[in-house]
Amino acid sequence: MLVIYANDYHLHVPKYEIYDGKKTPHAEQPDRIARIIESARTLDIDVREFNDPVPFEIVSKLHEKSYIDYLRNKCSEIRSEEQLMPSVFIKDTYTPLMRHTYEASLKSANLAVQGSKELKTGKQKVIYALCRPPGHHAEKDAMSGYCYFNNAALAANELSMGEKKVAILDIDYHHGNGTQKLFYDRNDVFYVSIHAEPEHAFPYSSGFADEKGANKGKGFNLNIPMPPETTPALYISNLEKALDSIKSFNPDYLVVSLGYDTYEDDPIGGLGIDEDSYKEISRVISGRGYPTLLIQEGGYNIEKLGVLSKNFMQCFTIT
Ligand code: Q9C
Ligand code: ZN
Repeated sequence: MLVIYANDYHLHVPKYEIYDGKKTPHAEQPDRIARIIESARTLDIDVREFNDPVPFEIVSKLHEKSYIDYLRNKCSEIRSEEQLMPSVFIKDTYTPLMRHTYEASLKSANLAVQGSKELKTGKQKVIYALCRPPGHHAEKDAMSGYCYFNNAALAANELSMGEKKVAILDIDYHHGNGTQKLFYDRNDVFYVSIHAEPEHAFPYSSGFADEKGANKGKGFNLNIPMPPETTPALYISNLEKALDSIKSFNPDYLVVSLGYDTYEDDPIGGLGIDEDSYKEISRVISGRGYPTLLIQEGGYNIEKLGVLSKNFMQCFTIT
C-alpha cells in the first residue's frame, strides 16, 4: 500500500456549522488526517506528500465553471480567521468557506486524480489518498456535507476515461449523493453505497434503495441503506452482497469512498461498527483482489481515528 496526502490539507479549518439555525463546532478538522498519517508511519507503510501547483482544470471535468469560479473568487475575498456561510451553490448549512477552502479542496481533488494515475501504472495495487476536505457529497455545482469537489468521482472518471470499467464502493456512514448524481446516467462507473437509512440520516434526500440509475446508467447504481440497529455481522453480510454485485459488473478498478464515521462512537454518525470490525471490513474488500484506490471521506472521532485506520490499513492486502 502507498499512502498519499496533499501538503496543504491543514489550511482549511472550518470553525462552525449551522445546525437547525444554531452554530455548533465544525467536526471536519485537520487533525483527522494527521492521525491517519501517524498510524501509517507506525505500520511502516510508504507515505508520500504531494506538493504540486494544481490547475483548476483538474476539477472542471465534472464541476461547473460558474461554481469553480465562485469558490475561487469568494475564498480570495475572505480574511484569514474569517468564516463565510455561502448563500448560493449550497444544499445545506454545514459547508462553510474559509480563506484557504478553494486551494485545499483543489489539492484534495488533485490528490485523488494523482492516485488514479499512479494506480494505472500498475506499480501499486493499493493506493490510499488521504483527501481532505472530503468529497462524496459535492455535486457538479454545489458544495454539501463538508465537501466542495468530488474527489472519488474525479478519480473514478480519470480511471475510466470512458474505456475502463470502474466500481465505486462507498462505505462512509452517509450516502454519497454527489457521487451518485454525477454517474447516474453512466454505465462505465457503477456506484454502490452502504449507508445509514436516509429517513434518519444526512443527506435525507437520496440513498434510497429504489434509486437504480437512469437511461444508459439504469442498473448501474445500487443503494444499501442500513437501519440504526445495525450490527457488525449484518453490516459484513451486506458488504459481501455489495461486492457480489460489483463482481457481476466485473470492473477493471475499484474506488472505495472510505469513511470511519460508521464507528459506533462517532460523534455525528455511528452504525454499530466496533474498532476490530474494521479489520474484517478491510479483509473482505481487499479479498476481492481489485486494483484499488482508497479515498478518505468522513470519520470524526479524532481520538479513535488512529486505531480505526490502523486496523483497516494493516489488513488491506491484495494478493
Ligand atoms: N452536526 C461526510 O462524512 N451533518 N460528511 C452534520 C451534525 C452533515 C458528513 C450534522 C454531515 C456531513 C463526508
Ligand atoms: Zn460521512
